[in-house]
Formats: sequence, structure tokens, C-alpha cells
Amino acid sequence: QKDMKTFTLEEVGKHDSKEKGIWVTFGQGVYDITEFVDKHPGGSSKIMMAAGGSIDPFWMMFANHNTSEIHSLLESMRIGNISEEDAKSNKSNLYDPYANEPVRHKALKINGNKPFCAEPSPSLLVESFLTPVPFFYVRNHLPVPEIELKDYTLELAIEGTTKKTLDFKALNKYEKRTITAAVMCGGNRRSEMSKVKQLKGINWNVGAVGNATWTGVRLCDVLKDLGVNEDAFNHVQFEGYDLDPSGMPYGASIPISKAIDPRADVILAYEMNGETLSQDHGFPVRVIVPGVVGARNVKWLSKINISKEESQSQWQQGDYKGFSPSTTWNNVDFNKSPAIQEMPVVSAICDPQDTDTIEIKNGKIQVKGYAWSGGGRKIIRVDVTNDKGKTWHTADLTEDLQANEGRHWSWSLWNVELPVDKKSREVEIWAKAVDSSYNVQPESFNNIYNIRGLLCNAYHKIKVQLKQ
Ligand code: MTE
Ligand code: MO
Repeated sequence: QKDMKTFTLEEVGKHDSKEKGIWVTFGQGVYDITEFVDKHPGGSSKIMMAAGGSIDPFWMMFANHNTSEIHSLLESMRIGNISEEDAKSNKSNLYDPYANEPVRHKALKINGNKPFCAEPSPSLLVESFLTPVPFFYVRNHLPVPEIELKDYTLELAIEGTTKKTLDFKALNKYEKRTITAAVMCGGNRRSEMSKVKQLKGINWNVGAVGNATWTGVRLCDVLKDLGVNEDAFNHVQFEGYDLDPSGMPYGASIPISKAIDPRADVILAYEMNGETLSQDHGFPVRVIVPGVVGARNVKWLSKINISKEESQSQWQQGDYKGFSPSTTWNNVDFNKSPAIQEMPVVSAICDPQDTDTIEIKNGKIQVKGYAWSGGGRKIIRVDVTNDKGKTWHTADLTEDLQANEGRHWSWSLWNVELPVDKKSREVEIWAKAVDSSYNVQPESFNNIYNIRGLLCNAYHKIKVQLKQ
């Protein structure tokens, strides 16, 4: 590296397009990333923000780049150096956008720090029907924005043109509503799918889900007041107050049919489990779209835009989509898959956990978990086996008894006693849930594998040791 060519920042800056070549700096290194841009897992538009400049602040913000694989990938594209002085002046512009993040509970297992991503342990998860806020998983894509209630505004726009701006008080004029709903990340249980083949994404165990009450106002009431002609538009877009280094907010959208349907229970929530929304979960206002993948439940809501188009954000267009198991990063076309909205049926065994050693009581073992399906579909049964499907035992369910037909937004907790052979040292346990459309989980991850590790809903299979 020492004997490589030295470039000035000005020279690097000229290389900011496909035609002129795309160069970036990192530390003192200069890299030609022209060929790599289209293969960037975070989307080409994201990496292009750094074209001709330093990627250091981006990697500070998206600290998941800090792995040896990614560093050596970058080094393979190195073409030279900038001078030591230039590297220093680049560095002095850096500040840590994560310096003021909220304090989190120690029980959360951290899957990523910048942005913060964490989940509770499986056994803690099924201790209560409503997930206590400190134990509710956190999935942030950007630094947490700091918002003062007195300064909070929510912009309401139709096709990009602002029609109204509400402050927190104005929002509270709408009728107060409470729903109980689970929120689940599209990548929940990814760690199991990743055993099939390498994939990209946070290595979630089974805890990227939680169940809570959400209090706020109904989106359909706010939209009605706005006077939206629902036949003229197709999507309702949301933006958050969390911004990337170029000032682009987190964004997502849902179909307008969902947004205006009073029975879809879409809520602009300001309370979670009866308390003011916490900073990590979207203070002061987030949207809860029950039955729909977590990514559309936009936190720190800044803007609602009624549009003919979906959100154009990276998270709607270039992420949170499913693919064939044969799709690779070289041939993937994100335009060909629709954005994930309603989630498929899923279940997980939470207690015991894989590799645990457990006790037999009266010839039986106790098994607990959760099950959930998207679109308001009720969990009608959870089947559990410890002989690879020769015998299925039906679990007892704890569910939201108040939920109406087609509006089963909560998860169901389940427990079952399985008879075991006293002589066996190890048992393998499988669980699968059935929803009210008689959808069932696929048996294995092999044939639902996808490069982003989303929609990980195969049977949950664990092995435990029996105490002799
Ligand atoms: N909203 C904003 N503004 N920014 C985000 O990064 N993450 C989304 C969604 N809403 C996100 C967001 C994703 S991918 C998920 S899974 C859920 O929030 C997580 O919600 P939670 O952190 O409250 O559990
Ligand atoms: Mo997510």
C-alpha cells in the first residue's frame, strides 16, 4: 500500500459517476468501486451517496460494515492513497451520530449496535402475553432521532403536496383507540435459514417479535378528515424523523385499501402497553399496521403521503422482498418481487431452547412457544412432535379472546406436555402452526431460502438433552 499512487481529494472527487468511474476514500485508502456499485447489498443509491468522497461517515452510521470480510472486499478494490494530511482533515469532520442513543435494558441481546438491533431471550419472550416494553425487540436502521413533544409535527400530503400539518395536540383530537397487536421483523428467525446457505442480514434468533397494546388514533379517521379520494390513489407512504447521512428519511408504504379500512385497525400510536411510547419504539408517534411486516410500522412518524406509487425508499424497493432459493446477488432483480406486506404463518419453540438440558416430570417434558400469522388470521392450532412427525400433540393456546373475526393481530402463546421415553438422552422437538386459512408452515428452510433471509417460517426444530 505504501508504494501505491497518491491522489488528492480533488482528483478523487472527480470520480463520482459511472462514466468517470466511481472512487471513494476510507481512512487513507482510495478505492475504485465502479464495478461493485450495482452489487452493493444496501442498494446502489446508498453507496452512490459516497461517490467521489469519503465512506467513513457512512460506515460510522452503518457500522455493520465493520467486519473483516467487508474490509478485505474493500481492500481488493484499492487503487492508491490520499495524503496523510487529507486523511486527517477527513477524520476531523466525523462525529458519532449514535452518541445520544437511549439506555437499553441489559436483558436485550445485541445483534448490532450502530444502528441498534436487539432481541430478548426466547424464554423471557413467552413469560407474558404482553411483552414488557424494555424487553420488546428493537430494530433501528438509523440513529434514533431526538424529538421534543412540543416541536412535533406530522405532515399530511397528497401526491407530495402538503395539505395539513398536525401538531401532537391536533392529532389527539381524533378518537382514542387501543388495539393489541404483535409486531414482527421480516427477518425474524433468520439465524436458522442462514444454516442452509450464506445470506445477508442481522442474525435474529426467534425474538424479533413482540406483542403489545398500542393506543393512538386510527389512520382511517385522519385520512377521512383529509378528504382523500381513495379511488384516485393506491398507496399510503410513511416517513420517519430518522435520517441517513444524505438527509433521506426511513420510509415505507402500505396499500391504500389497508389504510382506509376501519377493520384493518391501522393506528397512529402514541402509547405502548399504556405508557408513552419509548424513544426506541418511535416516540412520539409511530404507525402500527397490524398483521403486516415490521418494516412498514414506521417509527418517529414525520409524514404521511397519499400517492399513486409505493414508497421509493430503499426499504420498500430494494429490501424486504422475497426471492426464489436459486436467486443470487448476481442475478437478483428487486423490481420483480413485490414488497412484503402481510406475513405468513409462523411459530417458534421458546422454552426449552436448542441444546438445553431439561428435566422429565412424570414421564413428560414441558414445551412453550408463540405462534402468529399476518393479515389478522387467527392461529387455530399448534402441532408439536418429538418423534419427527409420527405423533403430533396439539398445544394449548393463550390468545386474545376479544379479537374479532379476521382481526387476530396478537400472537398466541402455546404450551404442551410431550411424553418422552425415559431411556432416551436426547429429543428432537418440532413445532408448526396452522392459521384460520389453513395455511401451514413449510417443513424445512431448504426450499424457502432467500438471499436476504426473510420470511423464515419453516417448522421450528430444536434438540434438547434429557437429565438422567
Ligand atoms: N421506522 C423507522 N422510522 N426507522 C426504522 O429503522 N425499522 C422498521 C420499523 N419501523 C424502522 C422503522 C423495522 S425493519 C421493524 S422490524 C420495526 O420498526 C421494529 O420496531 P421496534 O423497534 O419497535 O420493535
Ligand atoms: Mo425489520
